[in-house]
Amino acid sequence: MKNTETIEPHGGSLVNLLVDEKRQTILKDVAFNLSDITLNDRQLCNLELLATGAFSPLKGFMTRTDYESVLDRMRLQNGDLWPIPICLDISETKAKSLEAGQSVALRDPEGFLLAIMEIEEIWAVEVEKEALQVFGTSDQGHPGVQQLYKKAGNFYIGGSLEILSLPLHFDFKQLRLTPQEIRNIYKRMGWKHVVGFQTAQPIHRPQYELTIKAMQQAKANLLILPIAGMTKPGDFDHYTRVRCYREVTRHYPPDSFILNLLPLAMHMAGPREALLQTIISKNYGCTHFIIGHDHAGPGRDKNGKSFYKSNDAQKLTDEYSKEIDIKIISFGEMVYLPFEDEYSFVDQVPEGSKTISLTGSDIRERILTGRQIPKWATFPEVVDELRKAYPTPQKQGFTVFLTGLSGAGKSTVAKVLFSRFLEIGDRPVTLLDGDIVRRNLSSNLKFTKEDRDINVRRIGFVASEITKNRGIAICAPIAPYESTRSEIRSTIESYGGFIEVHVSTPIETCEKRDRKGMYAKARAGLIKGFTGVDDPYEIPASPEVSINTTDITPNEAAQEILLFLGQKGFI
Ligand code: PPS
Repeated sequence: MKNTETIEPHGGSLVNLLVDEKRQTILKDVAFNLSDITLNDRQLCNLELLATGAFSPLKGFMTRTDYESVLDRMRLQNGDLWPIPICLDISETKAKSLEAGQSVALRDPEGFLLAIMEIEEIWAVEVEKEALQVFGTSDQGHPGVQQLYKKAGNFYIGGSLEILSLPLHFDFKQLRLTPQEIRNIYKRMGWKHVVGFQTAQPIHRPQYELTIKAMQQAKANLLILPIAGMTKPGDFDHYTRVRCYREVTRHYPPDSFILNLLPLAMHMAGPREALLQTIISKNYGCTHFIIGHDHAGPGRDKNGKSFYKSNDAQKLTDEYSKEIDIKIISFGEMVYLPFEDEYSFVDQVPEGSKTISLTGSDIRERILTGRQIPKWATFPEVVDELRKAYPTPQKQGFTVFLTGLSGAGKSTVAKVLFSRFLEIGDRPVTLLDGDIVRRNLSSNLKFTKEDRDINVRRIGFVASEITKNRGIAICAPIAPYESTRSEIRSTIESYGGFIEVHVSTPIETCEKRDRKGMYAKARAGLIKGFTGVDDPYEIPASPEVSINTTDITPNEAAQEILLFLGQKGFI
């Protein structure tokens, strides 16, 4: 049997793109001769939501006409409401190797066959138009816009799907039910009204109070759908959040809620994202959906201005709620009244009452810096879980990344630091000096831009693993390119500290030192592409520490770095 389109509706029909076993066997044979596309995390999320019908009425990755139509009028070509393009992005090289009418095998990064897609169209992404229509801005400070400009492939392919298997998950299997399975539970439990709550943040006291109020207002049970796909950079990971949700759910009345993970790759598109979430909730059988202030927004731009107005999402979802057939429960900001010991909406606070509040970001900041969090702001069990997973700088791992010209003094300073950290003795320490890495990890690499980038990324990968496991990594490559350094920074910063040290000793000093005689050889033309001589070094834009070793000893240089680490609480 091929795709089933509708299975037992309960508040709207559901698409199901998963094929039965017989068809799976046929498709496995077909895939043998097909070109492959390896899906990244974002694409795997989209595939999963398409497969299970959470993205109903979509039946595959969008074609160009649907894409254009969604951008221009938030509707598929056939008029169905849909706010955000769900297309499959590929590189230009891949696009050139494919043509419409052909089928491709979609695989996970391990090569496991997930789906066969029949390509209907291939087209170049209209990056600027998509950014402006979906996000309302082309400012790359917006993470969704940055994803579109910098990370996604610049071609789309659209077409129908036959899905053999959902992407594999090994975590929280009991919390990964499909929309149909969730709807079946409502039926079994006799739940008539269900209010959906989607969140990428832990549930603190205000969110708890808000869900309770929503349940009371709608006389409904609660479906908590924590977003376990891709969220905003810097958000708490879903493993930690699920442990927190499990603690919080003990406070809800028994049998009044379901906790189920939503593998959604967020775009942080504010109003349009809120509309997408409303459609998803409807597909999970919800009769009501909670929209908070600044729902699904990425926060503020570099000038401190919010990307979206706080009630934009509420306005848009309200406008379409009838058509989706779901009731929107929109809530403003909640504040705590210390004398009354209760929460209230900010616009309902009795005159003269004192109020206090801590936002989710405030709590996150306090967790990361080890400051106290009062009981009225969140549940102590949640604080415990967050503190376990996100220790203070003193217990986090970190990477000291020394970059600079050959002969600038990176290795010597790195060696001093290595000894000092061993002396302190509270974390395992690894020295990833340029030479050591070149010998052990990158012996086959030369000094072309590509090879240097591979070399530096390898160092970054090892350092990120060390940092993740709460050790100290000291790296000392030339690392001449800013974009590669900042790529490494963003990976490592999600696990712990990243301290970029620009060893800024000028080339004249480095050349005068010329301990290895390399500059002399480079000047004589015996070595080509030598950094600083006939190859570029991009000066770090904003390093944490900058040290010129011309007139200071390696010990003094190391001391500056240790001072910085002390100030930031790492040591
Ligand atoms: S990079 O650019 O980060 O991959 O370089 P790195 O791995 O740190 O290697 C730098 C050391 O290799 C020697 N060497 C060269 N450096 C720069 N350019 C060219 N073409 C080159 N060829 C060899 C050089 O001595 C560097 O050693 P250090 O310890 O930095 O002086």
